[in-house]
Amino acid sequence: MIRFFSLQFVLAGMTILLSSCSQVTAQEKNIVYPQTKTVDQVDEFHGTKVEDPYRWLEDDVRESKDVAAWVEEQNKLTFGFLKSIPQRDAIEKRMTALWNYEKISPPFKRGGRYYFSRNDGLQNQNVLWTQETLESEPRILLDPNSWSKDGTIALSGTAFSDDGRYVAYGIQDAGSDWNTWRIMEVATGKILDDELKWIKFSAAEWTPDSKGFFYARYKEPEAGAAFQSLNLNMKVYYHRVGTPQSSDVLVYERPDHPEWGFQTSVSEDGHYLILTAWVGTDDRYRIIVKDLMEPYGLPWELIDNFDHEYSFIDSDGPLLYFKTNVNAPRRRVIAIDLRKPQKEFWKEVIPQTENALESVGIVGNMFVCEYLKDARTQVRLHAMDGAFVREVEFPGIGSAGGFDGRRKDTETFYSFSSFALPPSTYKYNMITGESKLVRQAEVKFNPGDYETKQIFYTSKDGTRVPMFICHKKGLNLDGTNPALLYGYGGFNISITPSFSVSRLAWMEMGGVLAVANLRGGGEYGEPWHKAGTKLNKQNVFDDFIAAAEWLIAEKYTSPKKLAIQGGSNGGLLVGACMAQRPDLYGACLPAVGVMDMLRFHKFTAGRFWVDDYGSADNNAEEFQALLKYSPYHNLKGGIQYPATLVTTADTDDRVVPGHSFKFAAQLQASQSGNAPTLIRIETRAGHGAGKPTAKIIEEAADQWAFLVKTLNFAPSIAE
Ligand code: X99
Repeated sequence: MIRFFSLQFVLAGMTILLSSCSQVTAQEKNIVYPQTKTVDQVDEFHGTKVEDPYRWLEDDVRESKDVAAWVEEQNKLTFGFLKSIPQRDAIEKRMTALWNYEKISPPFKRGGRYYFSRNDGLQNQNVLWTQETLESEPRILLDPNSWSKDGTIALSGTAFSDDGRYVAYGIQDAGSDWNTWRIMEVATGKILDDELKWIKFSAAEWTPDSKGFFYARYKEPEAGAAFQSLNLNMKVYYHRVGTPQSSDVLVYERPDHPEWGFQTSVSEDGHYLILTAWVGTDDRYRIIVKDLMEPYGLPWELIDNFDHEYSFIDSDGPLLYFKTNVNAPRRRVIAIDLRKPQKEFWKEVIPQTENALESVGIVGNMFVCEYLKDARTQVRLHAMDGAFVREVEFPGIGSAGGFDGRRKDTETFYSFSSFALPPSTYKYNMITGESKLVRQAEVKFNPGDYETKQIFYTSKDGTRVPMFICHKKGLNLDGTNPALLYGYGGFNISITPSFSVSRLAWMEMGGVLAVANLRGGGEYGEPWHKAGTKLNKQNVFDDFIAAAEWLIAEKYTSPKKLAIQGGSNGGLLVGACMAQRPDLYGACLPAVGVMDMLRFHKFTAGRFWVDDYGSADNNAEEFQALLKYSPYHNLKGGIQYPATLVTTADTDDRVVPGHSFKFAAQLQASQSGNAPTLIRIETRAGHGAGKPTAKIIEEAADQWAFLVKTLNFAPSIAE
């Protein structure tokens, strides 16, 4: 907060120079870019001076008339360009037709009832349904489509009380990370007066008496700073149903450590509140335990350092199960006995395997362990004593998810999907191990027309990197195909094969889809993640560039027909790779990216990413590494940059849109070639979560139309 206002102060006192040079002109269709004013802002990092000519574009578009005018002008240019592309509307029409199928999540059981989310095809937001048994008539419980006309208010989370009486639910406005939580009585559909505000990065965890729940929140931000200021001083509260938020009970706070955040969990038996303290995006946690059966018992630190991951799974009496990376870079399951919590008494329940353990739940008194085997899902079941029971069989290359359940359940549901395989829902019998297909999404295309494979290529330093490739059968490897290369490469996040209508539309048009599993992700556990962080971040870009080179060498495509795409940390990836190898691609789609690596930590959740990126302020070596690849700082005049469509949104409070604004302004000023360099700014949308279907389709249609135009191909577009 303080930093934000001091920044405002600096800006107010600074001379804003209107750049005297004439308009930047690109020859293609005589694109005339809006003239973006520059300022003489210079910052010093460890003795090095760095210019930041577009600093003013960091101001919140709601607060600054100048930024609002810039956004309007850029959007006018961009949408004008996109609308003029002849195939634009046919692409949107086809994508809408493909999108229009019934989507139903695997059902899950809470408080004696079943719940599932459903979308009848093109509804902007999924609807939450409930039914008494799997056979009985379902009814609508929460329909976010009735909350706004344009579908921009979304359901961001749900928590059901153990007795089944209440559902607490999060409401997300315009894609912001800020959530307001409310409570509904399930039987009557009555919405209570309770309204909990300024919640982000938190769920609601009911106590077993169903009288209230734990949650974590931040203080109400200063006026005008809600979407930009740093998130500090998270506190844990207990909310009792039927009381105002102002009387919520403060359960835990650490004013001595404003940077700590907290996740709340209540053990399934209701005995313990487990607080997981975190300081960044790395999986390194402290664990604080509160005995809920002991009214006079204080919370105490079971784990008192941030050195390792301890993800709470559940408990058996005083025995707590955690997924951990202690002495196991690919993770394992341990049990800690609260009666003798010292490390020497910890017990290994499920040892580390050759595959990375992603998540663990307990259903039907068995551990359901989801692993990644070369970025594909593998699920193994273990008894409570750790004995291996069996593996769940899946049909081919793909991703499985679901497996929700409680200790006493004898069945669970999961869905399985892949690039050219829409999700199918299976019922899984925990006792017999039988999987039964219960629902298959009906998308109007033939999966048999497509082929998916996984290849391994060699990166710059010899590392073997996996990549999925999917396209229509019968593809000619003659170097002329349009290809889309996607990557993320960070934050221990694994990119697994999944179904996407927009990607299907791309492949229908004859496009090759390539998804590279770059370092920085979690595909092979902690070493793979760490090899793409801080001073090693360049490895991620090297992996992506090597993927592009492989696709070209193997004649899948050629530089002029190759597009690269990534969002968020993947937007950074695209930005860095286009600055480093502008010759290698025909088009770039950096979405909601982190583009200024010297200042990302000063806004909203940016501080948490120092775990992956390091910090220009704290460390001279890290500053040098960041300056070397920061997209905004590495665009240079006199270079022909590939066609670029930067995308962001006005209410992105995860990665503030100023990153994309500054990058686009610098790119337009640097472009010496003819290729269009445009920015598309979505309104009433955020980082991605909660985005209405209509906006998702419009944006994807714009991106594919941009690629058709700039990669210069003439697809046949199905009706
Ligand atoms: C986040 O910034 C999420 C923020 N966040 C935490 C949580 O750091 O929501 C955290 C810790 C513990 C519980 C809950 C939370 N993320 C999520 C990163 C990538 C992510 C992000 O959004 F790790 F997946 N980024 C945007 C990273 C760079 C660009």
